Amino acid sequence: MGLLVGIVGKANVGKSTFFSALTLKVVEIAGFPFTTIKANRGVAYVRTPCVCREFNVRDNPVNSACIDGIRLIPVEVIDCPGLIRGAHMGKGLGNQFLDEVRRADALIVVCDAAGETDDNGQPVPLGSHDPLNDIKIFESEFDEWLLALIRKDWDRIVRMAEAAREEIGKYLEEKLTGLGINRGNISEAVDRLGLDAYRAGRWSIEDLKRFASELRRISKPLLIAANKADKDPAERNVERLREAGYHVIPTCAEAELALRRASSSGLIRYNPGDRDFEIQNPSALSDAQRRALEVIRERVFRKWGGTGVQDAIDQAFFKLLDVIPVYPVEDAEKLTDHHGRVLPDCYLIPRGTTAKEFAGLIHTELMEGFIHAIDARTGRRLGEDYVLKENDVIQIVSAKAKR
Ligand SMILES: Nc1nc2c(ncn2[C@@H]2O[C@H](COP(=O)(O)OP(=O)(O)OP(=O)(O)O)[C@@H](O)[C@H]2O)c(=O)[nH]1
Ligand SMILES: [Mg+2]
Repeated sequence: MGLLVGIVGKANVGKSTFFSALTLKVVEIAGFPFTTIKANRGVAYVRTPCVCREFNVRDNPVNSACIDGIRLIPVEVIDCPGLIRGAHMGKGLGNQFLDEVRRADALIVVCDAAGETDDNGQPVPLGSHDPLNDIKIFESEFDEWLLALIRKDWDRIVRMAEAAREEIGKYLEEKLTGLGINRGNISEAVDRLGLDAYRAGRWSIEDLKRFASELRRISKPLLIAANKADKDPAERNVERLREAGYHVIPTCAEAELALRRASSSGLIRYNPGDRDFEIQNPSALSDAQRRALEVIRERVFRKWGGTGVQDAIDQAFFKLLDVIPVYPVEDAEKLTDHHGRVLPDCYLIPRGTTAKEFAGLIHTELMEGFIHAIDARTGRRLGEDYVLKENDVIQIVSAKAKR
């Protein structure tokens, strides 16, 4: 639980704009590099169709919200300082960036798909810079940093593992836990590369480099927000990024921020992720505002079908982190908690979670006294090893149920 998504990338590409659009937090945004010096943390919402429609009930959400049949589940995001080439050696804001990103479980790498900022985030003519390059730099800086961390003390760790005839992961794990990397991740990287975990002393420096890179891919899955999609060069760049094999979402953070602000002040009707917006109160709009909204409709909605910002956060959770929404209730027939609230909570849990593990996520005692679970759709009893499915509505029956 408590998964965290990092908004990262080169300096001056729109990360803070993106973050602000997601969280409606006011942060510093400016057209020059290193505007953000300290990371910003905030709460965003992931969207999923709520089960209230299927059950045909009016719900009373507690840990989340439900708007027009869409469940909005709070998640944490962090807006990181910009990263440029040489960061792992301290260039720009250097390791500060890398320190911030440690705890992230997945990354949204924002890039300037308009190609109007250079390697260092300085403005250059539209379309003159290749954003694919920025993604490569980002990955290689991260890998170099991770490699340096792994190599520190490497010889000693290898000696210990080899002397004990143990896998390298057993001794390397401790060093990497702060980065959200566990022994399972290490084994997976070793296996994927066909290395010998018992003979890490024989790994070449090239092996180590590939290992660091593989570990990064496993522990920090990423997608690309091809930002500034309102500008012309974006179309070609989105295509190129996709051809390079990346999971790419064209975004216009600036438009999303403007729409969410306009919506919260009642000027327009717009829910994040919607495919269009509606002007509520035409007379309250200035000419400039009306024109700005027309430009957004033309350049963003007609062209891309939306701003992409909400899609990016949704996909970070549902695709990269592969979580599923599950609704715990205390009464499977009435779909309520003990206050009589209908479908109060929605949890995002890793696919593969069992009924008993789920009980543990809600409350330790619920897990300790676990007797069985009940599927609210069928009324059937489920054992502790039952693997939860998307949109399950589940009652946990426990000897230690806490009220
Ligand atoms: N055209 C256009 N401009 C954008 C978009 N998103 C952000 N910008 C502009 O890009 C510039 C940089 O935005 P920031 O959000 O401060 O960028 P950042 O990546 O956080 O920058 P650093 O914190 O300095 O690394 C600002 O002038 C924004 O208004 C967008 O979708 N389209
Ligand atoms: Mg910023």
